[in-house]
Amino acid sequence: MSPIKGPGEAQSHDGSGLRVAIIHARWNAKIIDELVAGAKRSLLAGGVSEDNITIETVPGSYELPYGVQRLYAASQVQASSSGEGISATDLLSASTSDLSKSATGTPKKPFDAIIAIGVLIKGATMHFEYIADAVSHGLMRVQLDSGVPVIFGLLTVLTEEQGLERAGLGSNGMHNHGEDWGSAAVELGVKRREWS
Ligand code: DLZ
Repeated sequence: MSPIKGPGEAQSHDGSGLRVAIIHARWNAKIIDELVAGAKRSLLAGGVSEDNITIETVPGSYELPYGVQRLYAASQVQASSSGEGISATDLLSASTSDLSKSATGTPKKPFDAIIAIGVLIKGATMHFEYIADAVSHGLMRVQLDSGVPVIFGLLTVLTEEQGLERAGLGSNGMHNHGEDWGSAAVELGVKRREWS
């Protein structure tokens, strides 16, 4: 019987041509580090090569929407300066190896998907509510405005224990949610090309 929770039956997608960024907040590092590791593991399992995974950080979750927006814009600028004569549509579907590389070997292709990871833990004030709301709306806005899939890796938990559980570090046997985000990035990165 299918489980009620989760994205349903596992789908298999070939992420071998994808370039993916993970951007994460540095607050609540123990939980964050495990989520980032889980996301990266599942990107690699989905066929994304290590060279095509970029990891960036911002101080806290509130900075994630801005970070995603700038990271994506910078990757587009890189791509257009290295992909002279390539149309936007071709650029989207080109594999990294189709495009030239910088002197340092950096791939010059815009990101196919970006995973934004943060952990907000509720405190005594309204801070949590304001940041959770702003970040959720901000990430949705960036993905719709830019057209790049942004995977929502923001945990909004009431206690540190709830966060540890969702990073696979708890005692109740919950899996690492970062792994789900990595798979979602591969699926959306591939589907974005199909839907272009
Ligand atoms: C200030 C703050 C607080 C209280 N809690 C968290 C948190 O639980 N998780 C998180 O990612 N960031 C937190 N921050 C930092 C804000 O997100 C932000 O970095 C600062 O307000 C500076 O803009």
